[in-house]
Amino acid sequence: MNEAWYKQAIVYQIYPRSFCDSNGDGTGDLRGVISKLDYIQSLGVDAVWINPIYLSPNDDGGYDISDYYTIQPEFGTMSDLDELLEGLHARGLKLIMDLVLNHSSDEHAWFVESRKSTGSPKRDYYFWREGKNGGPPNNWPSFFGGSAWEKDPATGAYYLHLFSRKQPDLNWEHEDLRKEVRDLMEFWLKKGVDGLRLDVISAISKRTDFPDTDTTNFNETIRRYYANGPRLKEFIAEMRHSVWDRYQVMTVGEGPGITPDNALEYLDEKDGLSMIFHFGHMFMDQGPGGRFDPIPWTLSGFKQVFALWNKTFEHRGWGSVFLGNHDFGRMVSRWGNDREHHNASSKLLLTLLLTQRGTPFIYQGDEIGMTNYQLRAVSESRDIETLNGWRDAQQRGLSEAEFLKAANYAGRDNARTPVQWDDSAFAGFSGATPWMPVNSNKSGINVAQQETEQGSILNYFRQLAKLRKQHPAFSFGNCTTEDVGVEAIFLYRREYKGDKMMVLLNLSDESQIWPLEAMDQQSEILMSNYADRRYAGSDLRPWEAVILKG
Ligand code: TEU
Ligand code: CA
Repeated sequence: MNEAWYKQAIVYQIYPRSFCDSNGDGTGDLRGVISKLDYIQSLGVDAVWINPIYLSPNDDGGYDISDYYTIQPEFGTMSDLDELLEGLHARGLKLIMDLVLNHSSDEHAWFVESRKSTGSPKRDYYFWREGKNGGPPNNWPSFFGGSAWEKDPATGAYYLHLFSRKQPDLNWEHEDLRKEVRDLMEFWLKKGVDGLRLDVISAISKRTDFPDTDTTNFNETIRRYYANGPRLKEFIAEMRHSVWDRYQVMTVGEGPGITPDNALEYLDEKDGLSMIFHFGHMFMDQGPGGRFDPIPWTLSGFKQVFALWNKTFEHRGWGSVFLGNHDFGRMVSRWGNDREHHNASSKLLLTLLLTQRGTPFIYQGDEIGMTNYQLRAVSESRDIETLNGWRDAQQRGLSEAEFLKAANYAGRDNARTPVQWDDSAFAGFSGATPWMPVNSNKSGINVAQQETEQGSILNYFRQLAKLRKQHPAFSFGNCTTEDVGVEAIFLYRREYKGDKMMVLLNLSDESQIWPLEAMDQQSEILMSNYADRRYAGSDLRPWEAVILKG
């Protein structure tokens, strides 16, 4: 097994806009992150993934880049970035930057030039097609609602944008474009960046004959038309051999449309990515109407996703483990019980995150159990996906209250409220009114209070990170799930070079009978989220997590 650093690492995701504001303008920034480096190190994590910090009109939270070589002024300067990188490395921590290469901003110089005329030298850096029957070239829907095509008045042609109309898709078929991408990548790697998170990398090769999609199931459309195109492996291999290998950089590909059947094609030891984010569990509660059409999910379905991906990566390839990020609801609100069992279920989910097989990515604020924010009106949202979703919901005749119910469960604003550092006016995030409201539960959920609390979620996370480091089985061990016939119980075993561990999770509000009579009562309890758990055998309490030897 290749002992690459990223297979043992715990990654902490920072959404800079909401992490910490150093200059009192209400927006988080790089100097705010620098001011928290000791805190980040105290968590016991090994690397930081920071969401895009490049120049951007901010149509989609910075995922619409207008200059790949410049730091977004509201986040700070290039010397701030250099200082952040230095500060992380001085603490033995690594930096993973986020590159958005499937599309640029429509304010990028490339697109400004491309849209000027059909004869522009940059015309084919993007996908331009003539309309059909007075409408767009085909029926592809955008991730953000409406058509994936926008008619441009300058030439009357349509350009492709899988996401917002201010995020035109880059045409990777174009040699010169691919060269420009390699150059910008090298610029950041020369600075000593340790890893790259590659946004929607699965879509850089798509069906460029642009046939109509023959399904209304959006995830199917992504898988068969937007992602996994005929040259995807070739494009990844080209970046790998011409740039990544010269810097030994870790690459994690965000892969909507990547499935257990095709994942290994993109993770070849020689030509592929280091690992991927898959979405097997993250889309399971999305109905045919997508994010704002939530459907119930089942625990057996949830457990099956982990078992299936562990099977996929049993001998080759590598995956990530995440339960939330800047694109989804807060993990304890989505998978746990953020009311009666907030403490226990937050700790249980962190246990799952750090004991499953794959590189764990913990999202800022989940280490203290931050919960979903409840938008009081759609006008409070700062997310294009929610705002467009409301536009579409109105066309379907939904009331604002009905739409808000879905948005407050699944919308991306939930995870973008300011990190709750203490219980002061703006939770210690800023001295000024933050760009997003602070969650009203800041007085009960904040870092300062949990630092000193023995049984806090924060201190439980630190213990868990330490335990994970003590046992390579959690990093390199195989992972076998055991069905004990009780849906609420998630039981899996890790084993590596004779070091055997068992993890027992009760994902329910009810107590469950200890599932293994044969369990040796003497089994050593390594950790539990119930401080009074001394022996194996007695009932599992609601949301109880137990890690045992053996
Ligand atoms: O998300 C891409 C994506 O496929 C979805 O997982 C994500 O949920 C998105 O919100 C669509 O529902 C990446 C980024 O993580 C996201 O923040 C960006 O909005 C998107 O790409 C476009 O760059
Ligand atoms: Ca600021």
